[in-house]
Parts: sequence; C-alpha cells; structure tokens
Amino acid sequence: MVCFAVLLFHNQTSTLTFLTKQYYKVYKTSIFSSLIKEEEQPVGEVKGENLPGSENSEKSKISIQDVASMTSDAPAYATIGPCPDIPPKLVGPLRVEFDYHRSLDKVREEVAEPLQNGGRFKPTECVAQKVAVIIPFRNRHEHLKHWLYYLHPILLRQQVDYGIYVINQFGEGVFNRAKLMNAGYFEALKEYDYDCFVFSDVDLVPTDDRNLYRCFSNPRHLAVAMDKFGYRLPYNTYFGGVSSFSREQFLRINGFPNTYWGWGGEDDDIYKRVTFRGMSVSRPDLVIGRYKMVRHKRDLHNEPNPKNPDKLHMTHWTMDKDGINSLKYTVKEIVKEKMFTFITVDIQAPAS
Ligand code: UDH
Ligand code: MN
Repeated sequence: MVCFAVLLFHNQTSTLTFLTKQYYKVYKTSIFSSLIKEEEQPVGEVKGENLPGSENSEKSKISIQDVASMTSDAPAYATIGPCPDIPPKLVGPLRVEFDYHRSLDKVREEVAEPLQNGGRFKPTECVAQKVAVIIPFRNRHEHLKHWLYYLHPILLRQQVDYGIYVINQFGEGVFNRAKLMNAGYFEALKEYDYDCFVFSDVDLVPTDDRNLYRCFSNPRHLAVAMDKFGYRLPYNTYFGGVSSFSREQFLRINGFPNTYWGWGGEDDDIYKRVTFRGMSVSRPDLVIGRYKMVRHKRDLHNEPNPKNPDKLHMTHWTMDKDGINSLKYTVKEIVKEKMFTFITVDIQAPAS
C-alpha cells in the first residue's frame, strides 16, 4: 500500500492504464481482506484480538489519500483504498450512562449530523465493510434512544459503511427474536448489497469502541462481558446479545430458527448451528468485550417458553428446514427516520 502510494507520488504523469490496474489491485485486496483474519480459537475459550489501544501506529502510516492530496493534479479515481484493519480514530474504553432525561430529539441533535436518512453512513476516506445492523424490537423506544446515542458515534469511528434496521414485531402476539432477525437480514439486503450483518439487542451498549461491529473469518459473538453477568460469560457456549455473521456464514447455517417463540433458547440454537457447520466462534477479550444493559423488567408477551430448551436437542435435524429457507413474514410499514430505518413486520405470531 505504502509502496503503491510512493510509486504514485513519483508518477504523477503516469498513464491511465497503470492507475487503473493499480486501483483494481487495491480494490480487490479490500474485498478479500474485508473479513478480518484471525487466529482460530477453541470454542468456549475467550481469547482476545489484542487490538492495540486508541494510539496506534496506523496513524503514522502514509495513505494513498494523503499522497493524492499532496499532489495538486492527482486524479480523483486513485484516492480511495481499503479501510485499515484497525480504525485510526478509536478511543478505547467509554463512559456509558443511561440517563432517562435523554430525549430522542436531543440524541438526534447530538449524533445525527453525519448520517443519511435511515441511519446510513459511508466513510469517504476508504472502502469499508458494508454492515447492516439488525435490532429485534417491540415497544422499547426508551432503550433505542440510548442505543442510538452511543452506537452512532462508535460506528462512525469504526469506519463502517453501515445502516441501522430496527425490526419491529407487529401486534401483541408472542415475541420471536430470532425470526425478527431473519426478517431483518432480508429487508436490509433489499436496500443495499451488505456483506456483513450485526444482530444486536436494543438494550446493549458496548463500553469500548475497539469491539468492532463488523465480520470476521468466523461468526463472532461480541457481547462476551455484560454487566448483568458480572462482566463474564454466563456459560462457555453463550451466544446471546450481539453477534455478527458475514452473508456466507449466515447462509451456511440457514440463518436463525423461526420457531423459538417467547424468551430463551434461540441463541443456543444459533450457537449449535455454527458448530454443526464446522465453524468456530470468534470473540473479543473480556476487556474489549464489555457491555452495559439498560435495566428492565420482563416484557409482556415474551415469557420464558418451557418448550424452547427441548427443541435444542433437535437442532441438528431441524436446522436445514427451519431458517431463512422457510421464513414467512409480511412487511406492514417501513419508516425512514434520520437515525434508523424502522420496519414493522407481521411474523404470524401465536396469540399470547
Ligand atoms: N425485545 C423487544 N421487545 C420485547 C422483547 C424483546 O424489543 O418485548 C428485544 C430487545 O431487542 C431485547 C431483546 O429482544 O433487548 C432480548 O430480550 P430481553 O432484553 O428481554 O432479553 P434478556 O435476556 O431478558 O435481557 C431477561 C429477562 C428480563 C428479566 C428481568 C429480571 N430482572
Ligand atoms: Mn435485555
């Protein structure tokens, strides 16, 4: 990269063919490196990425863009390369407080300025992973405002080409988190060619911006250290809260199950799907992977379902027919807010 930049610098009069070839090369690299490679880690063992802190050496590296801006007649098509694996503007640990005086209007005033309608943002300085953030939702507006307040600035610093999709369950039937996330996958893809999907509960806010909302060479579990579990995993195979899947990884497990109505079990089913398809789980360490959950009571129509744990014995046999290949839902409404896209879906929920 630096080599290319230097070459470019010394070749201000270089021919179009040269630049096109080089640009093509750079762009191709960005596609292949868009999934961050990492050490495989045994399932259950939490081992860190050892991401450096906010001060990192990337800052001192010269980029193509820097070089291009130094040359007055630099051609515009040569100015964009892949975003660095470690975003240069990260700050590390963050103070997160759920102040109930915070209003959605205030949040919009403070964080919405760089966004495009629908909660979209695309870095201009480099080619980034295209990430759809999917939030299963019903009647949690109080939590959503905190989530938006903290996550938009974090995602901006993390240099992702992202969109926020709040998937709102229509009606008063039994809640189904995993089915909503499946619907979110489809709805996001109708809008943009996303290559990565981050699925997040609405009440979980990371307290360290080094916890990257993007995809890796294995499905990733991001919420490894929640305050409500004493900042550690409640059990080794826990996969709840926040996770990320590339499009290929998601397809490989046939998406998530549609049949876990009510609270519990669906995250364990997803974990099983991942291991049954020969993948391992990628995780940040327990420092970078810290989260705060907005405290809340159990929701109406999302009672623990005693049938759900039993279904887990069947995942191996059911996963090929229960997933995105069997998903049925209808879209009732799509509303584009400045900070998010709000999609109400009817998932044919049983009455509670
Ligand atoms: N969700 C909604 N609305 C609902 C139910 C769930 O939006 O009515 C979504 C939301 O994104 C939430 C996620 O689904 O963050 C997971 O649901 P949850 O927050 O209820 O799950 P959690 O594991 O629930 O946090 C624990 C039960 C509450 C026990 C409270 C006792 N202190
Ligand atoms: Mn919760």
